[in-house]
Amino acid sequence: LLDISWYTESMRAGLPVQILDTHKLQEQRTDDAEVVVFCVPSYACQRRTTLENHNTILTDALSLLAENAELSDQEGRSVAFRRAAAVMKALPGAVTGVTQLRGLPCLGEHSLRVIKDILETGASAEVESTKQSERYKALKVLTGIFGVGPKTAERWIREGIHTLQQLQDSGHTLNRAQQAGLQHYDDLNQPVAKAEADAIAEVVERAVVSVSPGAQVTLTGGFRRGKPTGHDVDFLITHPEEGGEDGLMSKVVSRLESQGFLLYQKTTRNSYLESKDGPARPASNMDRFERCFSIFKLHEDEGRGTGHPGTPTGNTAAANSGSPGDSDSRSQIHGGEQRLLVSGEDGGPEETKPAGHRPWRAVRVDLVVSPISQFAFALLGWTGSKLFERELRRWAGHEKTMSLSSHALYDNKQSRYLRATSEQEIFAHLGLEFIPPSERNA
Ligand code: DCT
Ligand code: MG
Repeated sequence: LLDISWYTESMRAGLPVQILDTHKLQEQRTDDAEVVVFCVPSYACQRRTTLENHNTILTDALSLLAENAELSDQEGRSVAFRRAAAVMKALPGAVTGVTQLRGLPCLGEHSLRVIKDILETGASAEVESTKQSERYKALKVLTGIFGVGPKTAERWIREGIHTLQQLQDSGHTLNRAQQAGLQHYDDLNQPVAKAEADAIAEVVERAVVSVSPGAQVTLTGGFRRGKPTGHDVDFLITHPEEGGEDGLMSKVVSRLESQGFLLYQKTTRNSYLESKDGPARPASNMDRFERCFSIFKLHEDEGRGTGHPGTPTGNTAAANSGSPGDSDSRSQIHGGEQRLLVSGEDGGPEETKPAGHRPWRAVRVDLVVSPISQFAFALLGWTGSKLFERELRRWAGHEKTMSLSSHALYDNKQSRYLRATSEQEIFAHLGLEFIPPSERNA
């Protein structure tokens, strides 16, 4: 294996660079002195993938095809494109020719064709036509509604519904989540900034500690991996004493609700029981913690955009009746949501702010509660990326005969659970080098 700088230097100098899979390394390394070798293992959980991506044009294209396949209920195809994109993300330099890709893992015929088209002509006709297609555009718009998945979107599209306006004119009855999703459509399709996540973290922490002083809150998801923005904010809550987390979620949610911070929430109970469920159910592992899907009302005072999350006005203001809940009646929607013609928010104009200004925004927030005994698994499982998690589970199953979920790791050969109190221990159980969160951006 050669130093990464050699690889990049060689690319710049136009030398032939081959990137080889570990398994093919030895046979191909022998002769050509000019060939620089960089090794890319085939499971994403064996690789370090930072946010620095030298091949965004290629990865954007492959990700779009992956997304289109996912929205079209073609999971296998979607995963194939995601794996290909992840390999390109892990490369230490920009690829300039297909010969550089020889020996790389996870690049199927289809992905290679897309890459080749882009390298040779600057664009992929398939990607461009997908992007322009009415179907893809409609799927994006409709699944952009919180509470609407690909299946529902597909059904609507078959009825000729392609836009939000057409959906509203259709007279379809929407469930509570979808109504909230439509109402806050523009906000929820705006990326959430790290400063906003931090501000929400302060509010959530205060609420959690006020109902259970010893409880701990951890920011997970993309923000834990160092992403500057996200589509939501994910939190994992636990208590240092086993069982101390019992009943915590409903108290936290009640607290946040009474303070007016929740525009919508739906809580599902913890349905995981080791003795009952056994280890062999990884497919459903995301759903089994006590979990709250919410739409959070992030007030400007709460640090939005100021870089000072949690200014003294934060919770204090809430306690003094300046809470987001109270301000509802004063500051109504003038921005994006109003264009969607959704009623339900009474609409008096904000007197002290210029027209069009609304001093809060809606943000998707997920809360998950884990018992301390499962915390390391929950933390690993909720940090992502989605592909990294999928690959960890695939590695566990295919390479180690183990079953990994966000609750536990089970060794099928030894017929026993492998306990862990840190992510490091889980990687060790799996026989993998520890990859820190910032390098799990596959
Ligand atoms: N997760 C997973 N499998 C899924 C869904 C989620 O393993 N099918 C895990 C990995 C990430 C974590 O849960 C949170 O999910 P998201 O919020 O969807 O991912 P994210 O990486 O935080 O993305 P974003 O930054 O857009 O919120
Ligand atoms: Mg997230």
